[in-house]
Amino acid sequence: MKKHLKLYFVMGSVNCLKNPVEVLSEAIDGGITMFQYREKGKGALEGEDKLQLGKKLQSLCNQNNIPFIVNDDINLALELDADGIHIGQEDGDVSKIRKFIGRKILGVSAHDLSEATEAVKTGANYIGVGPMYETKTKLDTNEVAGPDMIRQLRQNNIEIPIVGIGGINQQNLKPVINAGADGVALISAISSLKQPREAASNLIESINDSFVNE
Ligand code: TZP
Ligand code: MG
Repeated sequence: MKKHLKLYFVMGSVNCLKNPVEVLSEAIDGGITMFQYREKGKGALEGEDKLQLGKKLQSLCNQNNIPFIVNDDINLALELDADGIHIGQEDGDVSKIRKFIGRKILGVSAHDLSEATEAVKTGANYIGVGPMYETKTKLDTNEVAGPDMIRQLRQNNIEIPIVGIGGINQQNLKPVINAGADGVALISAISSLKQPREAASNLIESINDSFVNE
């Protein structure tokens, strides 16, 4: 799990500057290690359109051995037979979802020690902790937790794979890794750039450097 979390690219059509299929294809070429289809927000695709885009993105991931995770939508994850699902605190009973999806990867968003402890107990495979920094991409976020939250979780014996999320870019990712994260999850630092391939490739290089120079 940990190695897949290194550079976890999250996006949906509304986050992309150009065609999402092209964006994902370039991001894969650049070196992302996992992908989450998060079709959300104003103007997001629904129903059949959401399904069809999901199929295209999944097929790209499958061809390149990149785990394909679906945000929130359990029915879609099951219909596509995705590799996993990522859910927030407001998305239902984690234990029930675990039973529902069997052995698929289950990611849970956690904002503090009690949510992290609960996620571990209920069978999450990894937790997403954030927001690390200010973000314009998600409007209903909790207060900025910062890399220190990850450090606190590690100090309190939370050993589950952790990915930091929220406002992360090439300039500010090192403190997230140094705090004890296994990787970074991000949207705009890849999806809203003209050159997603270069963005991803610069990001993975900085992440690898951060692990070496911890
Ligand atoms: N969850 C917490 S912050 C966030 C999500 C989905 C948005 C991350 O987007 P960006 O563009 O990487 O700040
Ligand atoms: Mg959610």
